[in-house]
Amino acid sequence: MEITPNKLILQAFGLEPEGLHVRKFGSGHINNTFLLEKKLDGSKYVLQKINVNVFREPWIIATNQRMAADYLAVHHPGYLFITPIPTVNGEELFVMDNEYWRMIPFIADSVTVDQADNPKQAFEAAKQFGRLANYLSGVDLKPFKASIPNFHNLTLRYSAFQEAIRNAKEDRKEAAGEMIEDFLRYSDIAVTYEQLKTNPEFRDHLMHCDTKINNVLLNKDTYEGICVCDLDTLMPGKIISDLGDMVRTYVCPVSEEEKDVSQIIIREEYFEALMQGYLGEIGGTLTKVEKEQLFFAGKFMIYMQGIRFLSDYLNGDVYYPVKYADHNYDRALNQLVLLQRLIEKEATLQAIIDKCLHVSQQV
Ligand code: GN1
Ligand code: MG
Repeated sequence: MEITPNKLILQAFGLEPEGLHVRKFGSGHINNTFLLEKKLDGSKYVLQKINVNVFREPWIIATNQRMAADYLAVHHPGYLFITPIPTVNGEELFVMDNEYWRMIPFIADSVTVDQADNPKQAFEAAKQFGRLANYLSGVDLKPFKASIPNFHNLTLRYSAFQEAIRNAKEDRKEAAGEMIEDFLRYSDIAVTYEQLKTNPEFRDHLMHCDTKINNVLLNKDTYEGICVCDLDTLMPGKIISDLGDMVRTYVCPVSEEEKDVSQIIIREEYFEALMQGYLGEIGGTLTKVEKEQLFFAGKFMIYMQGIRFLSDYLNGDVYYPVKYADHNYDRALNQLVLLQRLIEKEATLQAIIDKCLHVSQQV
């Protein structure tokens, strides 16, 4: 069903539909996003309908963001952190018929890219996520809640994968048989995570948890990073979440949508650029245990995304929107190949990490 913001929604944010151009915006899987442009003066806003099947308690998102914004306003006053434009009643969300809508400002002269096409973009994006984590490193995590419980809990994702295998319809289970075996062979990744997660040196940080490159706004001319966006999953998590999703999505020239797996390669110069960008901001604050897990970060996120896609395929495509029958199968295979390519280069990539860590300790 086509979703469009109706008059009541627009008016809740003080806008009149007659005076606006409205168009669909962005490329996320989860929320519905629109760009609103005032005909009169060209001012722009981003309006989003939050997917309540995924974000069961949208107020958690709003509260987490508000607490982070309050902290940043005190400790890093010049920092650009996107916060919602309140409704005419002063609320961060407009709720109607169990639909949750929010509006955020459109940042002037910004663009997003869906794929890093030079190392500088990877550097700039990683720097923005590193800065966010660094600036928020002193915040008290206790009042923050998970907007999606257990979002990056690989232990539970792995159990969900096993359950999906058990409950799958025969035809899909058979079609995916070989890939299921391949992912099960990498279960040591889930075991390592399980061991790490209770280690006090492997701390919780306030993480963005969706560090794809299109969640960073870049200057439209210089491609320098402006700020991060899409803060729905800002929540306590481990450093491997944010770093790992950057490795997953910046280092390969093609996205998780690519069916031709021969195009899946690891671009070392992008890996280095993102490590430089991220560790340049936050490297100096990490514990020894965290520093030891920087290569693991990529394995962790690629593996988790792979089994999430494969579980969804086995469950009959209930989570990720699909354009054709085997879409989730293809995405999972893409991630499996990416994981294999990454592991093949471990020695080279670890040497890059060591170099970047060394530099980040000196500044
Ligand atoms: C989803 O909506 P989008 O594309 O920003 C997902 C991420 C996955 C990503 C894979 C809430 O993010 O965890 O990494 O798809 N977000 C949620 O493309 O599940
Ligand atoms: Mg997004």
